[in-house]
Amino acid sequence: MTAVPHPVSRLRERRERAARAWNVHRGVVLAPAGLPVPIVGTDLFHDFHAHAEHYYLSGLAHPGAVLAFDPAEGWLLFTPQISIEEQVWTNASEPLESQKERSGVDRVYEISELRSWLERHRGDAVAVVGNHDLLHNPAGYGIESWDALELDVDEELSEHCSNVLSESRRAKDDAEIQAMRAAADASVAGHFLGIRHVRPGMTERQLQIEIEAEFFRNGSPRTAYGSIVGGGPNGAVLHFAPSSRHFADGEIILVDAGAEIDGYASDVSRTFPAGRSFTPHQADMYDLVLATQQRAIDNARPGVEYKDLHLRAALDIATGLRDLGILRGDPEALVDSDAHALFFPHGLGHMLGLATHDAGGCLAGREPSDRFGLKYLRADLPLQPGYVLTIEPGIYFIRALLTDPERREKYRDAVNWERVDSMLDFGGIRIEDDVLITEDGAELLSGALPRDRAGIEELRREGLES
Ligand SMILES: [Mn+2]
Repeated sequence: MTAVPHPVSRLRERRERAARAWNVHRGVVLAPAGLPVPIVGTDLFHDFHAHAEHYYLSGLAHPGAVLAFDPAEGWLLFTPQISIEEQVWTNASEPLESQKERSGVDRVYEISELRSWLERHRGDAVAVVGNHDLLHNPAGYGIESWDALELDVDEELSEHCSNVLSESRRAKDDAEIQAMRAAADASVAGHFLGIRHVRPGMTERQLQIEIEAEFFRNGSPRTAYGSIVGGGPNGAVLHFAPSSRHFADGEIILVDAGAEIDGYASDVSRTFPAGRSFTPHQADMYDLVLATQQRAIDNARPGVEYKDLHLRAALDIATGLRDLGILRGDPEALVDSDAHALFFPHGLGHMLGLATHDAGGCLAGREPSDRFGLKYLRADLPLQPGYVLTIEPGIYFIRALLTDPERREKYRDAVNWERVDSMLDFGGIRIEDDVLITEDGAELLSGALPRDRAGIEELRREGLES
């Protein structure tokens, strides 16, 4: 993560809101930043991602730092400063004074002070939000032994604090929305370039490189998740990692890729022809996914249950596939039996923010259903202004599902299996945009990227002729 544009006033508001929601009278809440994760068997580390809770509340992302709250003392930050020896190899740490200024936390100390501060809190309830690596690897935070501190972590209080913080992070503030707009803009630029740039004969990997390079040129230090680029049948693998396979004229390509800016993710998918235009068959399927997505966008507004948007999308897909002669029977009955999930096996979308699948997707007390058609629904809550979610229906011909004898038996009458067998190499179509819920509707953050078939084909034509 790069320099934080978040104004100190916003960070203070977030901390005040969190402290109010935690409602801790006697005790401490610790929000560690996390530690670099070693790559086993090497002297290297995975790319560092600060714990969302720490970053959200402090605006800082230094590995091995701990943000602490004590109702009597307020907020404190303990943060490492690397030694002269380490500075030979690694950039110097951000000075304490600068961290104080950027976070608005008045008391900023070297991490070595954490141990004695914690010792003074013996007997208090201690809550940890985010990852618990502080307890498993205290040495990474300058503490020789957690047991020697004689502190009891209150798991119930930790869970309470984590949950209410996740809830208060659902609605994004203006600084977060600004970062998410920038991330969506960078994603749009990358997809624009990708859709224009692709040629039959190019590989998935080559297309991935071009798209990601454009993200990076637009201010994104890294992608929000591993880019998905699948040509032809590979498009039916929901999280397909780009391979050296060459695109062929006549097939469709599914790209699901997102830039990240200041820790905030975007998540955008488009499906487009490798050649100049969609075949009539692909076009029918594309228009069905697009109409399903458009209805969900039109219906997204405060108060609406996200699960209802998902079920409506499932019904639209079942109806469309029935009209196209792939499913058989009454669409509502098809959805009740999860027959649509043979072709649309994931949820309509998810919360988006400091992670691609951001926290707080399920309202307290709600559990994901284990129904085939609902178990991957990652958001189940009423929409509120400030929420950012994806809306990403799709239709896929997934060989593993569609050749499974058990499913073929269960859905013997619901599916035109002869048609399906002729389409096992079709691949998949997903159209995904990032949606900000407003006071009275929804705004597409990634709306500058064409979604309709004519707009996609125009980009293809321009690209091939340039
Ligand atoms: Mn997504």
